[in-house]
Amino acid sequence: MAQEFITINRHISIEGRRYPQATGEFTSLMSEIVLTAKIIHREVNKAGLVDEITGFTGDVNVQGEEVRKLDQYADDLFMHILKYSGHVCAMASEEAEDLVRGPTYVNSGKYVVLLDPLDGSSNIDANVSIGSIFAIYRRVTPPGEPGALEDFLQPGRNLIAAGYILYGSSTVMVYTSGRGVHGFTLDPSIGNFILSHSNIRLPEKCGIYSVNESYTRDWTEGVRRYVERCKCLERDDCASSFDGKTLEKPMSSRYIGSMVADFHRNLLYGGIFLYPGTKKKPNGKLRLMYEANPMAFVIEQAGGAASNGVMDILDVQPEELHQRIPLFMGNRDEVELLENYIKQYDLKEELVGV
Ligand code: P6P
Repeated sequence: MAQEFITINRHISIEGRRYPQATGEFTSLMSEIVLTAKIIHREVNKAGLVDEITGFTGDVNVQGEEVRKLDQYADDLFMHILKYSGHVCAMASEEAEDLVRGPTYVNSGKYVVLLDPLDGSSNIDANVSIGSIFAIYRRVTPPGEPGALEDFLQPGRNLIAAGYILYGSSTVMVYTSGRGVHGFTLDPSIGNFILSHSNIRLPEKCGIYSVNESYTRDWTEGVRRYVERCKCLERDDCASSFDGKTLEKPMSSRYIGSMVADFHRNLLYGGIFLYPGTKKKPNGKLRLMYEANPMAFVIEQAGGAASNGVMDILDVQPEELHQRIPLFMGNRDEVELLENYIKQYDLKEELVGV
């Protein structure tokens, strides 16, 4: 039988038909994100060949990071396409300090979108995989008014869809709208994302831990002891305190320094990703609204968990658009074990990042 070419647009449309009240606006909004992904794919895949899109713009973003031309290009493209989609009353991005609104006619837009337009972009010149991350809420302010900050500062539990595009050896788009996690691989010869990973489930076994171990000396004791356990280096007093949850052999250490790539590998193979807070930076580096929340929605829908060390990421009530948060995500039993280590060894100290 000929391959069943289920495009992402058709998949989203079929999912949408499950909701009688669906108007097709969400499907249309997602198709705009798919279009943006295809264009960024094109630019990323020629980055090494065309000078004007690699390198730095000379600007510094709200994060205090030097902005790369491809970062800016991706941000501008998402903003332009979504602004004129008619479905989005406002957007927020890692690259923009404040909300971004479109022409007044889009005040009727039902949704707000948060973006990390090109995460891991410092890896572009080394041809390491990078990714775009998106998160979609229904607005909470009345239609017709301009989108407002309160439309964004909703717990991740309220997300209606989230996902990422990974620009790697192939370009893959992964999304969830609350009914499982589905992956689509771009076939450049036909210009479509084709269903390649239906209903992704995190494997039972957690065989990988992903963390930047150069920060080990700045971690709290609980995080340090958990990572030692991943390497079968735990001290006797550790293992016994957690029902002997010791490992037969060490997990593999895999860390690319590009979160979307690390996340996608762990999602498919089974693993835990850690970006802890430290005593100097208790909230760590990663952002709640457009990095932690969307990835937490995906990993929970795939059967895993995402925590800040004390509670589920998706239950955190956001206070600021660009707030950082410690992030631990992967196999549920590993995340819960890590929370136990933090409870056992860190909560006697000042709470780290929570
Ligand atoms: P570090 C990339 O800059 C990023 O935002 C994530 O994609 C990645 O997981 C993390 O930072 C890497 O940070 O401190 O390990 O270099």
